[in-house]
Amino acid sequence: MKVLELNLPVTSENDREADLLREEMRRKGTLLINLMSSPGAGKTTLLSALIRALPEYRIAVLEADIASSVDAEHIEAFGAEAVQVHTGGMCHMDAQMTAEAVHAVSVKNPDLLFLENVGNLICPAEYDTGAGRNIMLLSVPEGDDKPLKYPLMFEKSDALIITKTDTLPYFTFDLEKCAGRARKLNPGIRIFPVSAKTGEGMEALTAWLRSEAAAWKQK
Ligand SMILES: Nc1nc2c(ncn2[C@@H]2O[C@H](COP(=O)(O)OP(=O)(O)O)[C@@H](O)[C@H]2O)c(=O)[nH]1
Ligand SMILES: [Mg+2]
Repeated sequence: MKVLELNLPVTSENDREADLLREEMRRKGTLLINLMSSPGAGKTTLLSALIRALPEYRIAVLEADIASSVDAEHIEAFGAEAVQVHTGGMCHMDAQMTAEAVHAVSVKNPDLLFLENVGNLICPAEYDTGAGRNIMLLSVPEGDDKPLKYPLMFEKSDALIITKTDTLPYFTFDLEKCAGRARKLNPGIRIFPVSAKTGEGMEALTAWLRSEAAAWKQK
């Protein structure tokens, strides 16, 4: 019987590249964080808030999009270096693309290097970028059923940030139900309900990021 494993070489090559990049980031003491979500969930807004909330860290941002540089311009206006990557139509970043973007950053050994991945809940979850942590955002207006529809991203993420909690009064979104669905897929996932608009929940998130950055440097 013939069995054709057509995806295997590409994926295993990507996994190798991802491990190499993670190792390099480990040596440099840089925690690379892959931020994933659907378009408009609030990645760029949250990043701007984090740059303000973590002034003691050297932070740089990789902005991946199909077109435009609006997010990179937005981040630079907040005082952090941003490298814009155009993915050539690809709906995700892979490890090689991420490594190229990482090597284009001029800040020497940043403490935190965020990758704002291309906005969608499907392909970015399928590729290891070489990041030390994967974080996904789900905004309240998207609905609490998304863990049921897009399980892989919830499985792959170390943390789930539920964004735009200031809009909870206007939507039917059950935080507990959403958290329960995410934990069923990934029992260890950390969950942070946050509003970048009001600042609600930001302290818990920044405290966790500080501890993750410290742990990354120690290992
Ligand atoms: N009400 C509210 N709106 C937000 C919040 N965070 C982001 N937004 C808005 O959501 C829209 C998309 O945000 P953006 O950061 O560009 O999302 P991205 O596509 O994931 O980078 C913008 O109009 C933001 O102003 C929030 O915490 N509360
Ligand atoms: Mg954005």
